[in-house]
Amino acid sequence: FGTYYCQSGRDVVVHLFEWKWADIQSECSWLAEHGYCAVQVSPPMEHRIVTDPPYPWWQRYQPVSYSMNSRSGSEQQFRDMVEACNDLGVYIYIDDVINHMTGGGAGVGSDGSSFDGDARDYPGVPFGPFDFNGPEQCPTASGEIEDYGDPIQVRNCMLVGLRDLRGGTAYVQDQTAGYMNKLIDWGVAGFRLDAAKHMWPADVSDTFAKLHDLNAQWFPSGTKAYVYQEVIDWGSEAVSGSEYTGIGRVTEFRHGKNIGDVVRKNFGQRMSYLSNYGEGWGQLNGLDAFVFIDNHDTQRTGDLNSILTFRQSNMYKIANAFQLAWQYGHVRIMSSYYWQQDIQDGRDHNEWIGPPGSGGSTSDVVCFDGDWICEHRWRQISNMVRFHNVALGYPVSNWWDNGGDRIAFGRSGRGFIVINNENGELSQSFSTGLPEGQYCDVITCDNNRPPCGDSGGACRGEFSVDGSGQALITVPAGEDPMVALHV
Ligand code: LAG
Ligand code: CA
Repeated sequence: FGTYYCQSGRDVVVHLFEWKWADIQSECSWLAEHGYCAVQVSPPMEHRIVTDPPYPWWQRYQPVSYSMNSRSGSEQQFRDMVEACNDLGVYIYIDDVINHMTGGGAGVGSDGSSFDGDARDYPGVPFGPFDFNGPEQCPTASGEIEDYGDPIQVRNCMLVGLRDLRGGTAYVQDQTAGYMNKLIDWGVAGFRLDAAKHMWPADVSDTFAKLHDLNAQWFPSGTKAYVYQEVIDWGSEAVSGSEYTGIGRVTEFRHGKNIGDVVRKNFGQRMSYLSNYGEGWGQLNGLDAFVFIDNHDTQRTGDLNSILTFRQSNMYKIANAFQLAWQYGHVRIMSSYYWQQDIQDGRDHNEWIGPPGSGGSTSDVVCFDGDWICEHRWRQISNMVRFHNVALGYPVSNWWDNGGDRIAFGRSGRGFIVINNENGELSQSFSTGLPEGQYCDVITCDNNRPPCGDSGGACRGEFSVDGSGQALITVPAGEDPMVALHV
C-alpha cells in the first residue's frame, strides 16, 4: 500500500484543509494544469458537532458514523468531486479516522445519527461497548494513554478521551474496511491513516488486506489504494515509524522540523549541512517517507520556534523550494485558512478555531481573500511543483555551498536551484549541468522559457547556460532569495 498512482509527470499532494467538496471540485482544474497529483481532503465521515468551543476544526476527528454528510458537504457533493477530479487525473486521498470514535458525552452527529460516547454506543455504524478497548485491554486506571514508553497503552488506551476501537476484531475491521471500500468504489485513491501510532501494525495490515482494488474506471486494474500512516516519531518513544513501513508510507515529522531549523538558522544549523539531507540525517528511507514542511497539527500545536508556516512567508517559500527541488520522500503541500493566534506562554490559545464561516458552516473558498491562504497557489510553490515534476527520477547533482547558508544544486540536467539565505547579493558562475540555452527563473517568473512573463514586475528574467553548462547567476538577498531554472 506504499505505492501511489499519479498521472504521468505528477507527484505532489496538496492538503486542502477544511475545504468544502464543491470548492475542491472546482480547484481540481487548476491543480491539473499545475501538475498536482492528488488532494488530501478532511475526514469525510459523519462527525461530532462541538459547540464548546464553537465548531473547532477538530470536531472532524471525532467520528459518529461512516455516513457522509459533513461540514464539507453531502455524500452527493463528495461523489461529484471525486468523479470530476478523477476525470482530470487529480486523485483524492481521504483523512481516515478509524482508531477511535468520539470523546465522552452524547449527542447527534453531522448526519443526524445519535451517539453516546459514555455508553460507547454508535448506532449509526453500529458499534457497541464490545467494539472498544476497555480495562481488559488498557492497563491504566484512567483509561487514558499515560506513558508513551508503553506500546500497549499507546495502542489500547484512549488518546485524549477518544473512544478507542478494538481494531483487532473481525467486526471492527469489517466496518472500517467497509467504509474505506465504499470510498474506493466511488473512486478514492488513498488514505492518510490518522493516529496510526495508536493502532497495532498487524491490525492496520489486516484491515487494509480487506480493501478492494481501485475503481477500474480510472485506475489500471489491480491497483491498490495508497496509504500513508500518521506516526509521530521524534525518536524518543516506544513506538517507532519503522514498525509501519512494511505496510505503506509513514509520515516523517522530523522533515518539517529539520528543514525549519535550518532555514531559521536555529541551533547553529546551516543550509550547507543539507548536502546529505534525508537518510543521512537519521530520517526514514526516502521511499518510505511521507513529508511536509507543516501540517494541520504542527502549524497549530507544534514547536512554533522550529516549524515554518505561511506566517513566515519568506522562510516558508525557501523551505518549500528546497523540499521540492531535493529528492526525498513523497511531498505534501499544506493549504491553510487564516486564524488569529493568541499566544500565551508559548501556546496558541486559539489553535481550535475552525475554518472561515459562521454557525458551523464553512465559507466558499476565495484564494488570497485573507481567510483562505492557498499556499499551493503561491507562484514560488506551484512553479516549484513543476520543477519537481520535471526533475522526477533524476538524481541530485552539481552540489555547491559556501560553508554557510548559500547552496546550489542540480538534478542531472533537468533543473538547477540556487538559494541565498544570507545577507547580501550572491553573484557567480555555477556549473548547472543544464543543456545550453535560455532559461527563466521560475521563482519569480511565470514561464521557464522566454518569454519569461512578469508576475507583477518581480520577474528576474532570463539566464543563459553555455555549452559547458556554466551560467552566471545573481541572487539577491531578502524576499525570494532563490533562482530556480528547469528544462
Ligand atoms: C491525529 N493524529 O493522530 C490528528 O492529526 C489530530 O489532529 C487529532 O486530534 C488526533 N489524531 C485524533 O484524531 C484533534 C485535536 C484534539 C481533539 C481531537 C478530537 O488535536 O485536540 O481533542 O482532534 O477532536 C479534543 C479536545 C480534547 C478532548 C477530545 C475528546 O481537544 O481535550 O478530550 O476532543 O472530546
Ligand atoms: Ca488505539
